[in-house]
Amino acid sequence: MKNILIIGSTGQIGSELTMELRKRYPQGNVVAGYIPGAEPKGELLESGPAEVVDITNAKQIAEVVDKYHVDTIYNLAALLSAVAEAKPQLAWHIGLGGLFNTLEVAREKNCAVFTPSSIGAFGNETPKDKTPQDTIQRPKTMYGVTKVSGELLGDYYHKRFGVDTRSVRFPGLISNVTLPGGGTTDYAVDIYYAAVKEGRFTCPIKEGTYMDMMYMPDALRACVELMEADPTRLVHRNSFNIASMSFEPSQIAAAVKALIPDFVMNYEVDPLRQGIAESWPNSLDDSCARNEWDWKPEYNLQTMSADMIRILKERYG
Ligand code: AKB
Repeated sequence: MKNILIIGSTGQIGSELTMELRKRYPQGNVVAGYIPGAEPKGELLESGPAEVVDITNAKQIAEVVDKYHVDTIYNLAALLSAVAEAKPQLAWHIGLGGLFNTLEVAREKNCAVFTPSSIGAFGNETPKDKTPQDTIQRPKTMYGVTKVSGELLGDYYHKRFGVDTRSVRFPGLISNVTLPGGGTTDYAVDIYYAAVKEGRFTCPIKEGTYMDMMYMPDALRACVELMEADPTRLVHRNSFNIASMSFEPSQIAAAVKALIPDFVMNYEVDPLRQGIAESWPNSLDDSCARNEWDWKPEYNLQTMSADMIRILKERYG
């Protein structure tokens, strides 16, 4: 039996991961942690326990861990890259202060911890294509700084205190349940909604700017499979490169147009997001994840686009 706490359960990843974990571990408690103002609703609220858990409040985390005998914490509280640039102090407070609180509770109460890192943990000096697992990481954004620091802190708690910390570097995540907010890769979600609702999209990222992306079902599987992986096989922990597709705006536009022939896209580049995107890798080498815990993506740009558009057409069409 597993008892799990998800901090940030109503966000883009949390809202789907909480439901996935409740399906996978029906005997245990999968607690949806949320902050006031971002309450769980509908199935997320009705299918299991929910508690106020503010990641900046270590006592609150500890109380919920005790109440439900939590053995695993998924820490999904963070500001995304563009919003973190607008609010760097808050991004540090939540991203790093929150992670420190989580790791301290995990150390005291013997919990495993999953915390996502990101392609944002790399910077301009990093090799751009097939970025290796272990390479230079000198990001210049606050988001990137918190992600690299979080990777190091996770490894420190594992080595120094034996906390079972694990993490992946997520690419841009594409989903049809909860919208992301304030990320650099958000355009790759927004394009599907705009295509289905309006038949047109204004892209904030320049043609030719490649970034790694992933469909949410693959991302959810990555979280669960890594946390279930045999620890004796793990050479790395914080954090694994994972990848499934790399594309630039005109390629996703072509995939959408193949399914919605009247679709048109124009560009109005957002300098903040463009600058961040250009500092990130074009594509990651995920061979360590493949070798150490058998990571394998299932979706590509075409299969993801077909699924996204089918679901959004059913909802809005
Ligand atoms: C963002 O764009 O900020 C995130 C990420 C790639 O970490 N989606």
